[in-house]
Order: sequence, then C-alpha cells, then structure tokens
Amino acid sequence: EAVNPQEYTALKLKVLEWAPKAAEAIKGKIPDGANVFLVPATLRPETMYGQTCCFVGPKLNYGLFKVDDNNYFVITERAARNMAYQGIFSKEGSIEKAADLVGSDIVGTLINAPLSLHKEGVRVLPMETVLPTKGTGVVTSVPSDSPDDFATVTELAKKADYYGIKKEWAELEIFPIIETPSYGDLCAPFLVKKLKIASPKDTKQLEEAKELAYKEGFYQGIIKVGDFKGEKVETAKPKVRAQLFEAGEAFAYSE
Ligand code: A2H
Repeated sequence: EAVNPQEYTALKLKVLEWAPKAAEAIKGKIPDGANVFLVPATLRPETMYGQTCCFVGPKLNYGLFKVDDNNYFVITERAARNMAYQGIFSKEGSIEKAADLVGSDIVGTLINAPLSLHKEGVRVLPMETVLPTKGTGVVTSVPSDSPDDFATVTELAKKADYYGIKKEWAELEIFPIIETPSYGDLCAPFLVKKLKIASPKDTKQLEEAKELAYKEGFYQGIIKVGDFKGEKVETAKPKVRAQLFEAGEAFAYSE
C-alpha cells in the first residue's frame, strides 16, 4: 500500500442498457428497477465533460455490490472492501455481492456519464492495461486529455472486430475541454502524435506523454466548457468535484 493515500473522485455512471452477457449474469439477482452504476476512480474530475466511453479490463473479475436496497456498484472486490471501510455502503464494514461479472461480459453496456457532452450515453469498452490493484478497476475515458485513453480508443477503432466491439462505440467525437499554451486544446492527441505513439503497448512514451499532459493541463490549462468555463484548471478542479458531489453523481474514495 502507498504511504501517501491517493484521494480519487469516484464517479457514478448509471447503466442504461446492459450488454446481453451482463444482463444474463445479473438476471434475478437484484430487485426490479434497482439502479446499477459503473464507478471509475479518477484524479481529473475537471475533465469529465470529455468522457467518450468507460474502460474495464476484459479479463478482470468484477462484482455487483450492494450500496443500499436500491443501488448497486460494479467494481472490483478489492475496491468494494475499501468502500465498505470508508462508510460508502449502508451496511458499514461488510460487503454484499449480488453477482459476479467478467469484464468482457460488460463490454457494450450503455451508460450515462455525468457531465459528458455525450448526453446520449457512452459505451463500456475493453482496455488491456487496466490494473486490478488500483482504484476500482473501472477507468472512465477522456481521450482529449489522457494519452492512455486516446491510444486505447484509437486502437479499438482500428481493430474493432478483433476486440468484438462496434467501431462507432470507439469513435465518439472528441471535444476540446482544456486549452493549453504548449499543446493546444486536444492535449492527448497532440502528444500521442508528437511522441509517435502507435499503440497502447508503447508504455515508455505513454508514460512521458502522461507526465507532460498532466503538468501542462494542471498548471497552465484553462477550462473551455461547463459552468467554470474560462477558469484555470487549478481553481476549477475542486469546484467541478464539489458540484458532482452535490448532485450525488460522485463521492470521495481513497486508497
Ligand atoms: B485518470 P494514479 Cl483525463 N488501471 O482519469 C489503470 N489506470 C487507472 C486505474 C486502473 N485500475 N484506475 C484509474 N486509472 C487512471 C482521467 C484522466 C486520468 C485524465 C488524464 C490523466 C489521468 C480520465 N481517464 O491519469 O496511478 C485514471 O485516469 C493519469 C495519472 O492513481 C486515473 O485518473 O495516479 C489515474 O489513472 C489514477 O492514476
């Protein structure tokens, strides 16, 4: 475990329509009409306007965990334990798993992504590099500002058949969210091109791109959309986070 705890924003992405295999796996296991959320952990809540999909590790194991009578989260068991101890579930300290799900079963599920400019919903897609040991094992995708996310959606669109997805699920429009002096307003696509990153397997260059994007975005970035349009990322970030908390669309999660 890390010495310095990392405080994430855990975002609630409501399931609108299950992929067939996931629907089968959860059938009869939760009350009719209960809400289910995929819950990614992010360090960049101010970028959530730019969500175009949500990633799960196709080979990872997830559970459907009970929050209260009417609400369930899809996350790793490890994250569920942490949340139980952090008082996020109505029954503090213990977890209740309603169903088991493999990442690949969830792929294709349609979800609502809070703040996303894609109001029609976004899809759950596979990402091979999702770590089971970090966050919730669910990663929301912001390809405008995350080089990892941009490299993955590019790869998915290129080889949609191989990944068993519809090409258009990986090709939602990438809107500019943050203006930066050095890399323009689509920081991640700019850096992926500049560092000649060809696939998500170029881990060394991606590490560098991630570092550059984070520093530039955080210290020099100006938000281009939403209620804090025109403000510096540094000052807008806690405001977007607070707004998501107040709307009941996110909560603090640490590990
Ligand atoms: B971030 P740290 Cl726009 N496996 O959110 C792999 N990556 C994971 C993960 C997991 N299990 N859980 C979370 N993450 C990602 C947004 C974002 C992120 C942007 C830019 C950079 C960025 C949209 N994706 O992260 O190791 C999540 O992606 C760059 C560091 O705890 C989360 O924030 O520092 C970040 O990694 C947490 O990484």
